[in-house]
Amino acid sequence: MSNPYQEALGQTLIERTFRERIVLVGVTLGGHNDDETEEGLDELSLLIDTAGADEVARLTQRRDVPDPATYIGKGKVDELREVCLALDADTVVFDNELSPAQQYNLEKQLGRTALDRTAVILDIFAQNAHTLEGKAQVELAMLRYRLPRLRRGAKAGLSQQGGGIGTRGPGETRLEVDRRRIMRRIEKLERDLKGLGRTRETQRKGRSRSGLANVAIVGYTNAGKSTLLNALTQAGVLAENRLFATLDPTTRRLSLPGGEPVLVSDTVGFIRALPHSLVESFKSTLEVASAADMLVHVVDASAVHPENQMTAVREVLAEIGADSVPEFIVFNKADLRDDFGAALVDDVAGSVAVSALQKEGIDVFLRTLADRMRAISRVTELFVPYERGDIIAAVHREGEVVSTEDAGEGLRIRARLSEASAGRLREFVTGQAVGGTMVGDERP
Ligand SMILES: Nc1nc2c(ncn2[C@@H]2O[C@H](COP(=O)(O)OP(=O)(O)OP(=O)(O)O)[C@@H](O)[C@H]2O)c(=O)[nH]1
Ligand SMILES: [Mg+2]
Repeated sequence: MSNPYQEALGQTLIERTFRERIVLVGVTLGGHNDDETEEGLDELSLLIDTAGADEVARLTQRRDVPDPATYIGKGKVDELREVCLALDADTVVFDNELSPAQQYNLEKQLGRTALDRTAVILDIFAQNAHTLEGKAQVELAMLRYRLPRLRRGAKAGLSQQGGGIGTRGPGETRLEVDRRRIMRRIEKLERDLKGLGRTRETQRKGRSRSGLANVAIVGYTNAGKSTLLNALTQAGVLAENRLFATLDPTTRRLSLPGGEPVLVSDTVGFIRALPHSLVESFKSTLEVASAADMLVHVVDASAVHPENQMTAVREVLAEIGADSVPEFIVFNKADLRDDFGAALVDDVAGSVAVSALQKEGIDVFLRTLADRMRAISRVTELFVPYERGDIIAAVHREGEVVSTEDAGEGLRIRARLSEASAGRLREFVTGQAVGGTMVGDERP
């Protein structure tokens, strides 16, 4: 009997005892296309590799809507079981999110562990959490993910003792205990994290007393955020070709050319459809971004679709309330592009291209960052006649209004505006101030 998977089987047999063998499943739902599914599976494959397991096959299906019981159709479940048997796969991982019931039914019908992307991401986080806070955050996320999946006797037939994606993590020994104890544990973790959050708050207050502005480096996982911080400050932060290498924020002081020093923080990476339980649990860590004065958004210029990664990052930023912080786009890994990222930079106003690894483009990056920092600390004063409601609205929409004051036939407005906005509104601009002193043509 010839079977299409035998070759793959022969090649990877040696690793069997060390690395889990995984079959990936991707479903193209109505309104999506097969390319998106393949890209999703490529990323899932990287996630699985990072978690310490191997992809041995992938299966795809097109469906208008998921099957409520098993996500894929019955015939596909049979095919999946055959593939698992032929390849001696331990686990199947869906790129799509499985409901607890679908996960349970699949495991019963396949006779092996069925997981989704969220479980793999949680597993990687569990491996990478090192600090007290990081560990508590990951445990909390895992418990929140597992709680609705708890079932009497559900342990039987799942992964063998220890090892294996989805079985790792600080919460493991508690998997068998009842819901109540898990709920109590969740409450305790939430309390502990609140305490740790307060400590962080105090530290931040201490810093803001120092008067330094905060810059947070954000971006898709593996975009090169830690490498950039290292290139800027010799921070010695772990930078690795792994997803989610950084879980704990590191902050360093950085001197900007011709400007004030700022505090720069490296942050946890984002990914498409970052599990909600993780975003919830990492709120305090992610506050580094929402409380920042400026976001340096690092984009991997060598990615197949950098714009998709930017969109995914902005979605998470919105979820944590950081979407109102000014954003400075930096295309990294420009060394991997023929044009050193010029085409990308042309498309995104105000962006720059760098190679954090080869320390190229860092000068321009620093100068641009200094400019942007000056722009956000600069207050523009405008006089707008009352009949120009459109302009008054534009100032509110495009900038941060500091004060408004009735001035006879119009409104005197002081606002933080980008250079571009100030330029567009220049016929109404009466002066600009950096740190309180107005310059320009003073009005009576
Ligand atoms: N070619 C090239 N590789 C880079 C560059 N910057 C970073 N890398 C590589 O990209 C990989 C990820 O870098 P990190 O700095 O760990 O990325 P990160 O964004 O901090 O990733 P996480 O913390 O995992 O979210 C590492 O293997 C780096 O060596 C660059 O400018 N050019
Ligand atoms: Mg990192």
